Formats: sequence, structure tokens, C-alpha cells
Amino acid sequence: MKIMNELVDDVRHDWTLNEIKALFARPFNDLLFQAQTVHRKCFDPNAVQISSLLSIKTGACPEDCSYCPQSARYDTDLEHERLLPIEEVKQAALNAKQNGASRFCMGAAWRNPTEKNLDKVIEMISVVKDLGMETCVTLGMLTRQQTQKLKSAGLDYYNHNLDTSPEYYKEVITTRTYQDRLDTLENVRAENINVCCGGIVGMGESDLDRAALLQQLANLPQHPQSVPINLLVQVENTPLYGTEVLDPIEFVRTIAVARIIMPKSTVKLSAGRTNMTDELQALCFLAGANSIFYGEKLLTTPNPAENKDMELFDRLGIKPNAEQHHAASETAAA
Ligand code: SAM
Ligand code: DTB
Ligand code: SF4
Repeated sequence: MKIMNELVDDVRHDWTLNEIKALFARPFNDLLFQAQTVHRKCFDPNAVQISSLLSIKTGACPEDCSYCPQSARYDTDLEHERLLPIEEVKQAALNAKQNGASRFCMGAAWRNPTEKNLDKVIEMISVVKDLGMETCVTLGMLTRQQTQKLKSAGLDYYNHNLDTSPEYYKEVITTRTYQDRLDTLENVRAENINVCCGGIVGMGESDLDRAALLQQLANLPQHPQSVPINLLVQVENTPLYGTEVLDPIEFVRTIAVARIIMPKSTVKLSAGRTNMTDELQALCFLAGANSIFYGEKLLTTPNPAENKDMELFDRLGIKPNAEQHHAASETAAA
């Protein structure tokens, strides 16, 4: 019981920017040791959860997110697709399951779903659940009525990212506000759906912006159960194409600080892995990342091949999808 209480006490929602900056500023070895110590207290250090992604509606998005190849405003050579037929989704989920994924995440290039489209997505959720997989969707902004519907459909996770700090946000997106995102997250939490919420680094933000993003995430009323840390995938003709590439050591520091300040959350090493060496990914796992997107494609951009990831896991002695939590997790109530 004592251990449980100590772990519960570790979950703080009052992190100051100075505390977070001080973590970032620690000598690298000290920071990694601290992150790995926290990680071992809450998780099996050798278990990594794997999710597969499918874009169920691609491109022609009305938003202007300057990192995103799916915005209608940028000429990115993407083939636009209408909402995929349910059979195609089922087949993709089945393949993902056979390849070893435990969660299937479906993404749509919408500002928000219409009721008609939401009903179609709900059918998809139920087909994927019937295959025995966990479900996650990312569909843009949601009302409370819509999160209610998704909860009734048995959705496990909703992905909605804060993307960056409140200050840098307006440099990246102008068509919806930071508060819009916080409101959607509130609607998801209110229905006890697990929240998957993180951001993107390497968008030209400052050190302070990365610290402020993590502060926002850690000071939400509940830590997101899953925290994706994406490294910008630079796509030609998007405004952020050509941005100076982030120092990989800074990337590892970002993972480590996320692990320390959100000790019971799964930290997901997300987009950008095709530009990372095996050694850099190994450092990310050492820093506390314990989830990845798996399969040759993210939504529209490439991701490492399945056999390459399995080979790396094998070399590192990582067990895909093994039971992760040592203690009661912060998972949303069923
Ligand atoms: N349209 C919905 C939305 O934005 O909420 C859902 C899909 S959107 C593509 C999901 C997330 O993917 C974004 O919030 C962003 O964090 C991430 N993302 C998009 N393009 C990316 C890129 N080029 N590199 C890294 N992450 C990216
Ligand atoms: C998240 O944080 N990263 C994933 C998932 N959630 C939906 C998406 C990454 C997208 C990378 C660009 C692309 O493939 O289009
Ligand atoms: Fe649209 Fe989502 Fe891409 Fe923004 S991130 S342009 S909302 S698909």
C-alpha cells in the first residue's frame, strides 16, 4: 500500500516553468538517470506498447497547421481520399493485429466530424474492437455530445495534441485556438475516454517553448494517459519545410522531462523515427519512451518497416506489448 501511495503522490499538476527548465538544464547523464529511475518505479523498463495508424480520411483539410501535409492550403502532392469503406478499415486493422500491434489508431483530416461522419467512424470503432484491439481515433474538435457518443461506442483513446506552447502556437496554426484544443480535451476527459495528447518538436520553437508545452500537458487536470512526442516530419511545400533540424540530444531531453513530470503516462516516441538512428531511438527508450507507432506509414508519411522495428526491439531486449504497469495506472475509468 505504501508503494502505491508514494506513486500517487508522484503525480503533480503544479509544475512551474522554472522547475521544468531546471530539469532540461541538468547534465545529460543525471537527467537520464532520473528519468530511468522514475520509469522503473512505474513501468516495466523493457515493455513497449505498439500502435498502428491508418488515415481514414486523407487531405483537403480546411485548417492551416503549418506542419501538416494534409492542409488544403499547401500543394503537397497528396492524393485526397474520401472516408474509407469499412471493409478496407477492417482489413488494415487485421493486418496490423497480425503484425503485432495492440492498438489501432484512425486519423481523419477534419476540423471536426459531422454527425454523419461520426456515425461512420463509430461503425469502424466497433469493427476494430471486435478484432480484439484497443481503439484510438483523432478527428479534430469534438463537442460533449460527440464524446458521449464515442464513449458509448467503447472508444479507448482519443488523440488530440496541444502541438506546442501557447506562445508559439499562433506561429503555427491560425484557424483554431489553443483554448479550442483545451475544450476538446475537457470534453474527452469528461466522458472518461483515455486522452492521448502531446505535441511536435523541431518546428523552430525555442527551448522555452518545449518546456512550456510539457508544462501545459503536466498541468492538465489529469495527465494524458498517453503523451505522443512527435519530431516534425518535414514535408515539401508545407510552411515548416526547411526548418532547422532539432539537436537529437534536445529531443532525448524532451522525452526524459516528459517521463519525469508525467510519471505514470505512456510516453510515445511518435512521428520522425525514419530520421532517427537506432542508437537515438535506444536513448529515447532509456529516457522513458514506452510506446511507438508501428507500420510502414504514419498517416501520410513513411515510418520504419515492421521488421526493422522488431529487429531493433530484439537487439534491445524490448518486449512488444508486454504488460507495462507496475502499479495502478491513471487509466480513465471504464
Ligand atoms: N485533423 C485532426 C487534428 O488535427 O486534430 C487529426 C489528425 S492530425 C494529422 C493529428 C496530429 O498529427 C496533429 O495534431 C499533429 O500533432 C500530428 N502531425 C501532423 N503532421 C505532422 C508532421 N508533419 N510531423 C509531425 N507530426 C505531425
Ligand atoms: C500523433 O501525435 N502523431 C500521429 C498520430 N498522433 C495521429 C500522426 C503523425 C502524423 C505525421 C505526418 C503524416 O504522416 O501525415
Ligand atoms: Fe487538418 Fe489535422 Fe492536418 Fe491540422 S493537423 S491540417 S487539422 S489534418
